[in-house]
Amino acid sequence: MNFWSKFLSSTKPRNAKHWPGLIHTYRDLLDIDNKTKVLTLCEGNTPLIPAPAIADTCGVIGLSVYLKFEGANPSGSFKDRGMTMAVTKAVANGLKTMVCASTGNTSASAAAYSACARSNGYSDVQCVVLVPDGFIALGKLAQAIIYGAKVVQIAGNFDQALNIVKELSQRESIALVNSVNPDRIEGQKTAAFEICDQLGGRAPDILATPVGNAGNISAYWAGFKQYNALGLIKNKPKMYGFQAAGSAPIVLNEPVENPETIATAIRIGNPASWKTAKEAVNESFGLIDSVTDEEIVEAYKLIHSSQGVCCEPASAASVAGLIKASKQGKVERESTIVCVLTGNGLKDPQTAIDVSGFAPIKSAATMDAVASAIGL
Ligand code: AN7
Repeated sequence: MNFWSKFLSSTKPRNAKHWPGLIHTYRDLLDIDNKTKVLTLCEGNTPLIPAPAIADTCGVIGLSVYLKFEGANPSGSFKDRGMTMAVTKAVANGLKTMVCASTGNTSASAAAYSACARSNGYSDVQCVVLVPDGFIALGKLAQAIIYGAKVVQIAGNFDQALNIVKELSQRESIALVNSVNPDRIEGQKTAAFEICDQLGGRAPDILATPVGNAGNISAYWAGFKQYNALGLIKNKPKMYGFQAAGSAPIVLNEPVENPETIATAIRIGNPASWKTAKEAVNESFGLIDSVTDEEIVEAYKLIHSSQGVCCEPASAASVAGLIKASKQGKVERESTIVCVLTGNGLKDPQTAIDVSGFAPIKSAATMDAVASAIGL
């Protein structure tokens, strides 16, 4: 009899089920055979959180807004969906070194799944990440380091880092795990599958998402199209993609040489999946637009203080964009909308403190002093 038995025998059965990760869950819909040994951290199955305060802010009648909270993934972002596939297949093909360029989240995820590979018997798998020096959130840098990656901070931006790793990956035994790797997109499609499953077998009317390197919006659209073709949903959403105004090449229709934004995760001037992102927007009758850093920060504060959900600044671009589009009359009444919150806010506490106007309230350690400090 172990410690827990006495509790278990006296309690009702619970509903919590083991979630085996997204490859095991959606394997028949993904490009992976049954023999490949799956490397998983049980990613996916992230919450779809109702967001009535955001619906109110949009000011459109009858909106149902949900937040797809990708920050609940094991390394804290949606990148884990693509990374479980990419590292699983790279390692199965005998590759030993996982390499990527990153604004932070890809590096954290690649480093995590490389550690996962080592724990599954591939002890010689290593991870190398290139990040723009000084322009990634500290939490993401800390993750890559502590998961055991070799972190190279380059004197340049993401676009330059991506060019370097593309060249580097021509060498033997190196796997490029950026989203130019089709296995990444394949895994990320599952977010679309989950949303349809969570909504009871239908797609939302609008899917709003931040756009950086543009892999994710491409993956979502591929996922919705696949579910639709299989008859699992009858509708398809309009894809609404949002770039930061200082890093908005697709909106401007030309690469941005020196991209800038507070949302460092999407500080990208020449997206790799530019073409497929445009196709997603065009085929779905959606739109691609930019939001200013001020609009991003306003949405970021709203998501936290009015919904209690913790996301990073780049993620807030989806909500900022939805608010902007609704003010321009581009959101129909009675719509069901999903905003993707791509990454966890805990990765970047400095931005939270900086934008909050926080002034510490200090007090002597007595009840009277605390009561007077808070104005009671
Ligand atoms: C939180 O980690 O490109 O349009 O190197 O971290 O698929 O690139 C991150 C991108 C949105 C944009 N939100 O997704 C990287 C990286 C967050 C992100 C995006 C990223 P894509």
